[in-house]
Amino acid sequence: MAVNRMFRTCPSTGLVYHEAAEKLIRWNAVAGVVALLFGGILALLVTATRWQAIHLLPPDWFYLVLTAHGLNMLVFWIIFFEIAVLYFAASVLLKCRLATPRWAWAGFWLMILGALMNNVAVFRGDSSVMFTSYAPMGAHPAFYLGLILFAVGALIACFVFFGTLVVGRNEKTYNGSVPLVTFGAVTAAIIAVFTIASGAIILIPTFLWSVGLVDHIDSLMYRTVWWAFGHSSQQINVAAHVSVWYAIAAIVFGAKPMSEKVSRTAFLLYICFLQLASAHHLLADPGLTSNWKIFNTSYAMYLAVLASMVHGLTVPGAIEVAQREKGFNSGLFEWLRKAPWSNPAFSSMFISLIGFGFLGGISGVMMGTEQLNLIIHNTIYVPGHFHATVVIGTTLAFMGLTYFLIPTLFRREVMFPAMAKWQPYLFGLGMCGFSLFMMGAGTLGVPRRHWDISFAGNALGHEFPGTAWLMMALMGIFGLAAIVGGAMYLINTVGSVFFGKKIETPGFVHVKAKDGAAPPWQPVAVAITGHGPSIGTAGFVAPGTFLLAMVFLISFVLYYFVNWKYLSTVWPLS
Ligand code: HEM
Ligand SMILES: [Cu+2]
Repeated sequence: MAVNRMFRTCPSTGLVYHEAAEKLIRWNAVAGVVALLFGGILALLVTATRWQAIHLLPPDWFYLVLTAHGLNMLVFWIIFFEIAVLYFAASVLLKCRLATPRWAWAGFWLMILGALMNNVAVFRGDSSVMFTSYAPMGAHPAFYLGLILFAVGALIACFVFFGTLVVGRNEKTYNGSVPLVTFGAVTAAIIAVFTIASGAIILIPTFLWSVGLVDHIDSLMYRTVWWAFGHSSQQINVAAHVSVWYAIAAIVFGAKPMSEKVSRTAFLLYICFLQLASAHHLLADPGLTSNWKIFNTSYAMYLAVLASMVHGLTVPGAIEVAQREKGFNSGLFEWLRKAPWSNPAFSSMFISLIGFGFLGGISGVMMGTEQLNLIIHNTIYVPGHFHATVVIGTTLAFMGLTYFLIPTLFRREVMFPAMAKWQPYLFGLGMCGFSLFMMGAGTLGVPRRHWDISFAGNALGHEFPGTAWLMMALMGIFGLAAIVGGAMYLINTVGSVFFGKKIETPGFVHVKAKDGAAPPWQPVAVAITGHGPSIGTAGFVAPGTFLLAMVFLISFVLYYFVNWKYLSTVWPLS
């Protein structure tokens, strides 16, 4: 059987690219960036409406644009980019040909078709059902069918990824266990299969209902199964962006994981416990018992949170160790001060890590506590939390990886290096302010997904305190800063990839499987695919990171208890 075995070696990193894989990674990444561009334009419209002083869109357009923003960002941008990451982690990091490129293309085109179909349905105007599309709200059949086709495409991509792992093993392109970054990608892909199955279980009947073949969808059942899909898909994102953190730490610093076993076990915890945490989306729902809610959102969820905290400790820990080995040894934080803060791959990754942990993580645990949940349920606190996780955490990490991929994968120079240097700060810090002010306004009771907090013309009005209005305005200002940061990323990425200066590198050559691998690897390739010690070295070798972790813990505990105190004032009993 003729199989495509054209490989090239990147001269500056030593990474080995299979021709078919390279093309697929490029196309998936570009499709993701196009969705981000579209979703970003919609973000501007949504933000300018919720900033009450501007109050841009009328209600029908607000809900339409909000639906399209959520889907293009959280589904189309993120998943296209994740497929690119999966192919990279399997084919490039294992020096291995991609299994069945034809199937991979079929998956890609199905995803494109699904994304277009879903967007057409939304912009027809009869599918403004929000990202969650809760039944009995109904959308046009093309809305559900688009999502189903997209999911089938993504499922095919997952199987191509697993197939590639098998090819690598059979053709002995790597020795021993897969590198940690690939292991993280395996975690993401396993969770993805569970996620897509849950999505099928709920969206197929809902599609049949939309065309009139099923006459009733139970709303509680819908929400329960939908969140098995909706929450798990966020765990794919976490597993993927944590893998990207490890990859960037290896690329920029040559950092090796402090302990392979600990990091791998933490990934396993995601697989075992994250899906259960889906219940935190149902804490205010009638019809589910408190026992079930509490079991899922406390015991089970905390094991998943533990895993993220392990990664949050070991990634900077590994960087600290690598920096100290280079001689940045004085005091607790020289390693961090002397980090390459003007390298956008690093600054993106580090802001992503801190923002995800402090803003996304702490607020997530607070919201996920059954009793505390009622303070912020359905308020704008919720989008404040998840913009900290999926935007500062996932999106910013992916942006950081892009700056590495432009020269090595796309073989182009970054067009505007100075812009690249500032972009992560504007986007990341803008998003931190945006999320924080949303959380502030939410704590004061401002509802999420609401067109008008003045309640003008309503029979039953409500007056929010002046601070809430102020917070919404600050949210708008920081949101705009983040949008400018996002635009800088898009201009630079699109500019570099399509019009940037070409980097001349040796082309693809035919390599037979049994010839073994291509030329020797350069330091980057060695670091990103190398293994750390299986158990961490004795004693705590990263004291700076340890101190950071303590600051995190104290903030966590204080914030948690402040909210219990706050809960006691919400509902005075005397
Ligand atoms: C500069 C970037 C962004 C800004 C300024 C922004 C702004 C907003 C605003 C103002 C809302 C409406 C909140 C409400 O009224 O309830 C919203 C909703 C949302 N955003 Fe973003 N966003 C940005 C980027 C992103 C990204 C990158 C993602 C995903 C990766 C994302 C996912 C969502 C989702 C899922 C919703 C909820 C939609 C729904 O309620 O159905 N956003 N965003
Ligand atoms: Cu969740």
